[in-house]
Amino acid sequence: MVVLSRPVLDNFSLIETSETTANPSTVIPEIDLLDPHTGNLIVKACEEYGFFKVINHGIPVESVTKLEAETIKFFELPQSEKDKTGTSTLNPFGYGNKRIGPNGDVGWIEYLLFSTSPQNCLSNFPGNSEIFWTLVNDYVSAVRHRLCGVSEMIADGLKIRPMNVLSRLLKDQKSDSCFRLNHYPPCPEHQAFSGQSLIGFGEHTDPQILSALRSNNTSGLQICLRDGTWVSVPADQSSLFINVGDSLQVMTNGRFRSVRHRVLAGSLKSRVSMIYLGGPPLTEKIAPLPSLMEDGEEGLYKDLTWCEYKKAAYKTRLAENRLSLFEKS
Ligand code: GA4
Repeated sequence: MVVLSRPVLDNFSLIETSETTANPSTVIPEIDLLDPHTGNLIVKACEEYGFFKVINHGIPVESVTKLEAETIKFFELPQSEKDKTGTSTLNPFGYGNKRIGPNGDVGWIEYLLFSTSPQNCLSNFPGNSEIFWTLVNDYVSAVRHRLCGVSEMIADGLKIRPMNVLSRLLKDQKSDSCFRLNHYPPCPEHQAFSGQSLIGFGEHTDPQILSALRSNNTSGLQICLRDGTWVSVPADQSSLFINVGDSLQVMTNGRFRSVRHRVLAGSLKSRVSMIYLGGPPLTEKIAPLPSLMEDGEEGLYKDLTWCEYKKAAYKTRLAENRLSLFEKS
């Protein structure tokens, strides 16, 4: 008898997904950025899902396709070349392969993580760095601009002033934002042997204010609904997907939902995504926006600065509920 051995996918989480996956017809809210009166719809989406899809975002297709092509070129470099910009326990920025964060999380992924602060720039960037840098910077500027626009629509929808109450944090020269390019390689071995799902990026919430994701046409992203079921987000390379992060949940005193999300890998096609994670300056206090608080309303979380929250986040495992560490008892 021939016994086929199972391919080694050591250390990779395989999960049963069928029981927890919601009806695929669950509708992801869609926002048309050409419609100037969408503030209320965005607010509703942030309250209910912490997540929405943006169409007509206006980021030039050329900027996206060129960056995607250069990203693919980077991930095609020999492993030894990519490892030269590797992350370390002390420095999360650079190239990472299978390890996510400093606390033992793994996924079927390789990535490049950039800080948008000049002092954290990658110094030994391989490949055709000049071109790559320009494309990254152009894309980051464009996506930051859209996210600022969305933040102003949120302020409008919440009827709070000034309109730039959130966008000023993302625009600030000292804004502590980051950008990641993720590559989820195909995994044919997994396809052949398993009825389960292979985790590309494990479930988590983003610590920042708002994140904007764009991917190629390979699916994999899932979001968790309020009732705990997971919904697959159909891939759409021409749209942006925006999610609320922990900081915005705090700033809205729990009104907005920092959405738990994950990426399932193991498909026959590569998934390539680019995510801009908009954070405030390190010294900024993360606290409920005063104009949102009703008379006598108590803050749900202890006082914290973004620097303190980020430090605490880096001590946690990916799936942990980080905000619960700061809940007032
Ligand atoms: C999740 C959101 C962003 O991708 C990220 C991630 C960061 C990392 O990959 O280094 C973290 C994760 C993220 C939250 C908890 C800590 C930090 C890995 C991890 C286990 C870049 C971020 O800012 O927080």
